[in-house]
Order: sequence, then C-alpha cells, then structure tokens
Amino acid sequence: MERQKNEPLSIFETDTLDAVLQKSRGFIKLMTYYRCAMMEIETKFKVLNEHYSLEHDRNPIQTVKTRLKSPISIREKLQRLGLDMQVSVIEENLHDVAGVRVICSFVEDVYALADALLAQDDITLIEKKDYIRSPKKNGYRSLHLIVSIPIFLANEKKEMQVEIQLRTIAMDTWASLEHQMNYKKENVFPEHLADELFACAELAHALDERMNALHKETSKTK
Ligand code: 0O2
Repeated sequence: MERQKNEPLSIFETDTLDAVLQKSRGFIKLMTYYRCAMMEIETKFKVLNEHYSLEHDRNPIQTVKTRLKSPISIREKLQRLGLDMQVSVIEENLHDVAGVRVICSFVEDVYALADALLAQDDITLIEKKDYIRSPKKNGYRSLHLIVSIPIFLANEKKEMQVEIQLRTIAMDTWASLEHQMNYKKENVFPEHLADELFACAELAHALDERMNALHKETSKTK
C-alpha cells in the first residue's frame, strides 16, 4: 500500500515523510558534495595511471575504490568524539567521510602517485600519515593523505576533504583480512593471535620488498 505524503512515518514517530525529507536535505546535499569530490580524486588517479602506462608501459594502479561513510558510521564517530550530529559539525570535524583507496603494484608507485597528486595545483594537503615508513603496532601499513579539492557546482566552488589511502596489493590483502576480523573491537585478539597477525604483516612487507627489488632489476634490463 502506498504511503500518503503527510502520513507519519512510524520510525520517526511524529514526523511526516515531508518533514523527514526536509530535515535530511542538508545531510543529503553534503553527502552529494563528498561524492563529487571522491569522483574528482578517482579521475585524477585514473588519469595518472593512463599517463604512466604511456610513459613506462605498465600500470602503477591495480584498483581504485571509493566509499562514502554511512550515516551510522558518521553518527558513531561523532558520538565517539563527543560531537553533535549536525551537518556543519560533520564538515568541520570529520575528514574521512569521503574515502578513496588506491591499490598499487609496487611500494615505489605508492610514493610516486602520492607525489604526483600532491603536485597538482588544485590539491591542498591537510594531513599525511605514513604508516608504511612507520607501521602501526599491529603491523598495518598504508600511506594516508587527507586532501582538500574544489568541486565546481553550477554557481559555486566548494572545497571538500577526501581521505586517500594508498597501499600495495600485499598491504591491502593484509588490511582487508584484518578488517574482516574486526580491528576496532578492543581486546578481540589474544596476544598470540595479535603476534601471528603482526607476523603476517611482516611477511606481506617482505614480499613487497622482494617484488620491488625484482621490479628494479627487470626495469634495468628493459
Ligand atoms: P573504514 O571502514 O575503512 O572506513 P579514526 O578515523 O578516528 O578511526 P584516525 O587515526 O583518524 O582514526 O585514522 P587513521 O588511523 O589514519 O585511519 C583510519 C582508517 O585507516 C580506517 O578507517 C581504516 O580504513 C584504515 N586503518 C587504520 N588502521 C587500521 C588497521 O589497523 N587495520 C585496518 N584493516 N585498517 C586500518 P575506518 O573508518 O576505521 O574504517
């Protein structure tokens, strides 16, 4: 049966559908802006990949993935930070609503792509965390950048922040599997399992180093 426009929605108890839509307008608009910013960053990496394949005859990027933080994750993070669930608070305080993950072939590609992106004159670096040179205690490795990028709307230009994670295939394999085992739950890993997980991260790192060395050797002979 079709719901009438002014009929109260049971989940919102007192609000009509119209009121709910009206109240969420600001949030939906902000999410659309983040989605546009993610698209801009994704395109920049795709362009860099094309350029590299022209110049070096290979692709430094395996995959580019994008994700928009869900409203539930946004609420959880605001609660964790003791902040109000307001559109302006989200924009001012959360830097990872829009996320782009770039999976690279070799470690050197991670840094080359990050440098190439940061050299572009519409990109402003807000924060850089190098978890490759300084891995997290559990073994997590990736290069994280928070950047600001303009999006051009019909009558306005808006700066939006995007979190970019660059990592190799080996780093991504480890992080994806570790994430499935839920890295955020405290005390989830007994010490021996945490040690084993760390050992796996070191194995992934050793693989990256050996592949990088091989790649350097094979590039010399070309
Ligand atoms: P999702 O589902 O990937 O979006 P915070 O963002 O407040 O939790 P901080 O210090 O601001 O923490 O951010 P940090 O540590 O630079 O990076 C956060 C993101 O990096 C996470 O996002 C993960 O994607 C990834 N990450 C960081 N540490 C780990 C780790 O130990 N294991 C794995 N698998 N991923 C990690 P989200 O929002 O937590 O998750």
